[in-house]
Amino acid sequence: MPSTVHVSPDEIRKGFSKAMSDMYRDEVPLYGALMELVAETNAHVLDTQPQLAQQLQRTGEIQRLDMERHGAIRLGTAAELATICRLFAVMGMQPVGYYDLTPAGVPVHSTAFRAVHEQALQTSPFRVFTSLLRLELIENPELRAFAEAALAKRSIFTPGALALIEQAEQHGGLNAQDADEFIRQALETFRWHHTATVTGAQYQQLSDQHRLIADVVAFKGPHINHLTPRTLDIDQVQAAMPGKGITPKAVIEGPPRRHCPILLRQTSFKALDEPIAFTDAQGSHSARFGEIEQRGVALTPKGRALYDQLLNAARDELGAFPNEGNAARYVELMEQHFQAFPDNHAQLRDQGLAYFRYFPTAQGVAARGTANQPRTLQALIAAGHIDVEPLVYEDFLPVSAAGIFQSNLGDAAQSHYAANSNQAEFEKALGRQTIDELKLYGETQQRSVDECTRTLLA
Ligand code: OOG
Ligand code: NI
Repeated sequence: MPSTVHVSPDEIRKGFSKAMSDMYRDEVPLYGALMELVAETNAHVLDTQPQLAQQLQRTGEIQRLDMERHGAIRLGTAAELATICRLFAVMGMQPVGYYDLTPAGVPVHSTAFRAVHEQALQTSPFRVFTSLLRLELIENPELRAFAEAALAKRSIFTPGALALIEQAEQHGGLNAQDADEFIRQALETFRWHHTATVTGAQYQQLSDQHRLIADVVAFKGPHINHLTPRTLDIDQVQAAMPGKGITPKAVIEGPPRRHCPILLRQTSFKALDEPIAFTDAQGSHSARFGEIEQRGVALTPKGRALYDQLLNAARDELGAFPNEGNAARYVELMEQHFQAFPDNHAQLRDQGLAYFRYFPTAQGVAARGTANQPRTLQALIAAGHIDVEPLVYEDFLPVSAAGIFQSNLGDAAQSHYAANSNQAEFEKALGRQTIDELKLYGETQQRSVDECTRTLLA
């Protein structure tokens, strides 16, 4: 009799993330090279910065670091988005955040599927940045109709994956054997295809409208277009990339280098040109690239507003999209403007700019119940009874994401769309609401405070 004991969705996600990484490494050897470089750099940073190692030990990030990665896919229809939402739910991943990329000339809006509780994130922090193409932004009605018809014909999930999603929904989970099969079946959706579903001329027409439109419409499925390992020092990796035969994009996206990293910094290398068989001819397509990221502390609404303000000010002063030619100036401007952003944890906390986690110390536990034990959070911290550690940012940044898209779509793709964020339409397609990431950070922070209270004061 098959087992009725369900595997935890977190374990399924962990297995899937590993399977995806293995598949991508086989298909894109440069990803393997990048993973090695990141592992070497991380080991070096941990050796030379014992304080950082201690911080990551305390928050648990050190154990998840080696398996930490995010990927990205681009979907063509509302139905695909709704089903992918159900597929990710089997692995305990929920849609967090809404990102509108149209102001940067990319005709998509997006969310990130990820685990939402700190314990689940600890088992596997795997995330997938998931974009939905906005066909309504194609102006040419014939091309739009052609794209719609091509997408209507495809089915991006295997029958086996669909059956197991339904089974998981009906029974509230999957047993070990079904979970393994689910991972195998689900992986097929993300696989690269060497054949396109359209002719060479049709591909060209789609590509002329926007390279991203061709990337979605001309293929059988939403191939994973990058997988991103997490590094502890992105500048070191960026500098070492050329030595490994990898050419990074001109600027690192996100905040400048700081003593206390905030949010997310990212850099990528250009997409590879890969041979494709169109239905009538041979050609090529570039979509798959590599990326690395460095994560810092999550910001409160107040901190995020300051970040956005300083980023915009630096970009306005640059007066152009950051590129090879103005990269040095951009870095200089970013550093100048971000002087206004406090760069130590105490100030970030005192000014309510960032989220933190609180951990009882051994000293605190020993002092529990004693006559002169401090009774407030502030006093417990001051007395060394509670340690404060930054709460890591688990999400993405729209301006950075646009920069990553752009660097891989080429300059030809810089068309402009009127900014028309449409979260309601996105959520209608998704079949549910996206989760507000700030609420999640607030909850994690509060749980850590509650845990301190329970351990030290209750
Ligand atoms: C997604 C680009 C955004 C990130 O890390 O910000 C992204 C894509 O190219 O499909 O992955
Ligand atoms: Ni990415």
